[in-house]
Amino acid sequence: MIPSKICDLLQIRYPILQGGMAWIANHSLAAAVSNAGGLGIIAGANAPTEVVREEIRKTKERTTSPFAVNIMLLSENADEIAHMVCEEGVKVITTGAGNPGKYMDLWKSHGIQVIPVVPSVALAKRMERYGADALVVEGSEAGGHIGELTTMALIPQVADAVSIPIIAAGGIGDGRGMAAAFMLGAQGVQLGTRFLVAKECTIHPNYKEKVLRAKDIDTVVTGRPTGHPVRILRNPLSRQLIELEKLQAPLDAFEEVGKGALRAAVVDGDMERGSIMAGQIAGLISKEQTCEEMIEEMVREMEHVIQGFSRP
Ligand code: TUI
Repeated sequence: MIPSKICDLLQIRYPILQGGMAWIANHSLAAAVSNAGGLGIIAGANAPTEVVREEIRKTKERTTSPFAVNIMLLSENADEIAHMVCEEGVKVITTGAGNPGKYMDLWKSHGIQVIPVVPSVALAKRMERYGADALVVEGSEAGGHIGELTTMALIPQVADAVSIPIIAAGGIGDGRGMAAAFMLGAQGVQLGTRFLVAKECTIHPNYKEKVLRAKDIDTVVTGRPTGHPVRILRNPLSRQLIELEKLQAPLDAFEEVGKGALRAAVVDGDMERGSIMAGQIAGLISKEQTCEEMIEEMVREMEHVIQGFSRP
């Protein structure tokens, strides 16, 4: 295993984080990833605060290894969740879809390690100044809400701009992607799309099937006019959203179509009206495995490709 500052910082075996995917990343998935030596992450997302509290408690029942909670800053109850995690003794927080600056003092005073997700050098630098312990640096290959820059361009630029360790996300699905991220200056990786098809991931089987069948060109970015671009798999919903964009429809129209759409895909398995968030690497994801199998395979692949570059 190559040494990683992320393993030292988080006290985990492998520098592999599981993305805090809204409606998806629950105690079942997070505990499985943590038990396999990675860092499992529970999604706060738009869930009621008490539901997230319960997910934290269930995770603690299933694993004694470190895990994190992701706080989606666009959510209405982000503030409540930000305080609840302190009461529950959560040790690591990741944030997404915004600037967590106003919570940094609170979390640091509770001894929490904070790892904001950033899509740009400017935000990365600001987060380092605010006292972030590490960063998830996410390229636009990722599923869900994304920034503008690709992982390939973003990681080395952030690596040069900050001194804290960085975790690459977006477009990583196997050991080759992991090795590439390390070459670009990351000390860890975060994966979402691959974990969608983990045996311990409890999303609707239709969602998993759609990811397993996806080809390289099957994702599309929707919702740009709203200021919150979201990468999803092509389906009738994505076509409707693109149509709204062409018509320069008012923002309410996007909201109307998008409301409840992620839940519809994840819980009901509605592949027509549901929002099937997934990254560009979906085309590479071809088999359902346990989290442990995924992580062990990725680490083996990474070691194999890295050894291939050393002199005999
Ligand atoms: O957050 C994500 N991915 C997500 S959140 C989500 S739920 C959602 N659904 C519909 C619309 C919006 C959200 C689904 N997927 N990834 C991390 C991430 N953070 N990507 C981009 C950002 C980001 C963007 C702007 C982080 C900070 C930021 O700062 C802006 C500012 O305020 O400076």
